[in-house]
Parts: sequence; C-alpha cells; structure tokens
Amino acid sequence: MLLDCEQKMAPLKHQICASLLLMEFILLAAAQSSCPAYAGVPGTPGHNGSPGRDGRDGFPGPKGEKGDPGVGAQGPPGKIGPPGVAGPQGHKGNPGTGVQNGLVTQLQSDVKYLTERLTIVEKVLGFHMFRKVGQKYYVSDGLVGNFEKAQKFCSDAGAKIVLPKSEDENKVLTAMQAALDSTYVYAGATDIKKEGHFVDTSDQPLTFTNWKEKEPNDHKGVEDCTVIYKSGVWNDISCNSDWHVVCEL
Ligand code: MFB
Ligand code: CA
Ligand code: CA
Repeated sequence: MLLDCEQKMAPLKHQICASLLLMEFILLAAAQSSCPAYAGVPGTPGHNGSPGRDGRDGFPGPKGEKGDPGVGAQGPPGKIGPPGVAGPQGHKGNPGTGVQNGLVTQLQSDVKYLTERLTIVEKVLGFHMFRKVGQKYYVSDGLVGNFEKAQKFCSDAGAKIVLPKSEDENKVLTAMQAALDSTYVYAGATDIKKEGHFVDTSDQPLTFTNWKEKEPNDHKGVEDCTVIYKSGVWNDISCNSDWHVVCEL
C-alpha cells in the first residue's frame, strides 16, 4: 500500500520540482534586468582592433586642367621628296686618265663578247633539240641525210657538223642520240683528202677520237666519212649513207 502511494506520488513530485526550477530561472532573469547593477571598477583599455576594410571608391573628381604638349619619339623619316630642279651645266671635265680609258676598252670587249653569245643562243633556239656542252651547243632538228646534205644543213645554220673534242662531249652527244632515237650520227671528220689521215671540217688534225676496235678500216675502200654509234664509239663509213644530222655552234 505504501509502495502504491509512493508510486502514485512520484510524477507529482517531478512536476513540482520542474515548476520550482522554472520559477527560480524566471526570478533570476528578472533580477538581472531590473536591479540596478553598481558600476564596477573600469577595466584596463583593450588593444586597438584590426584595421577596418577599405572604404568604397569615392566619386570621380572634377576634370583636370589641359597638360603641356607631350614630347613623342621622333617619327620615321619621311618619303623621299621629288627630284630637285636640274642644276646649271657643269664645266667640261678633263680628258679621262689611263684607268678610265682602260675601263672603256674593257667594257667594249665585254659588249662584243655578250653580243656574240647572244647571237649563238638565238640560233640555238631555232632548233628543235639542243644540249649545252661547255661553251658549245649541240643542235638538231632530227634531219637524216648523207654527209653532203648534213654539211649543207649545218653550214646554212651558221654551224658545223658535230665533232666531240673530249670524252665528256662524246657522252653528251650519245645522250642526245638517245633522245633522237638515233643509231648513227655523222661526225665532222673525214679522210677524203688523204686516206687514213682524218681531219675536221677546217682540215685540222683530230685532237680527240673514240674509234671502235679495228676502226677506221676503210671497209671495201669506200669509207671516208665518220659516224658515231649510239654507244659513243666511232666508225668510218661511206659518205653516201643516210644518218642523223647533229650540228654544233
Ligand atoms: C665493218 C665496218 C664498216 C661497216 C661494216 C658493215 O666492221 O668497219 O664500216 O659498218 O662493218 C666489220
Ligand atoms: Ca677511208
Ligand atoms: Ca669502217
């Protein structure tokens, strides 16, 4: 019975306690707000606080006065002006010295050489095919004929029948024969005047030959002209047979 009563009183006790606590809290809060608190002894001043944030930009000020003219970097040079008015006629110069005469002579010689070269080049350009060989040109129009016809064709063009004077010139001719699809080409070398003594078209002895083995052999006693085979070897042949014509300038 006693236990039953205790049990029944427990919740009531809790409520009373909670109410008392609440009342004490309220009283304390009120006491703090209404009782005048006596000012205590002033404390020591605190340290300066950290600097505040920058303020916002101010409004733009009034327009300043016009500045002095600036001193800019010097600009680039201007365009070349128009030619000036011709000056008065100069005095006649003294006669040229030897040096000046020498220069004039040299210039005349250069002009003569260049004129001759230009004449040759213009002739070369008149042919269907040409190869430069040192200072010479081998030229051809693909003509086929006997030696007499070949000699006239080249002579009329202001040229001579081709005659290689070195191994290199001989090779250039064979390269040209390949382009012409030619087997034999007449060369400007004959022993018409003296059997066995081959000379060029100016009757000068040959300084270079490339005879095939056992050639020249004056086969059947009728071979007084020279042809060059596409391999580059030379052979004496009858002057009446028709072969390709190549001239040299
Ligand atoms: C000869 C040659 C001659 C003729 C003949 C058909 O060589 O020397 O010029 O080409 O062959 C064997
Ligand atoms: Ca002969
Ligand atoms: Ca022969």
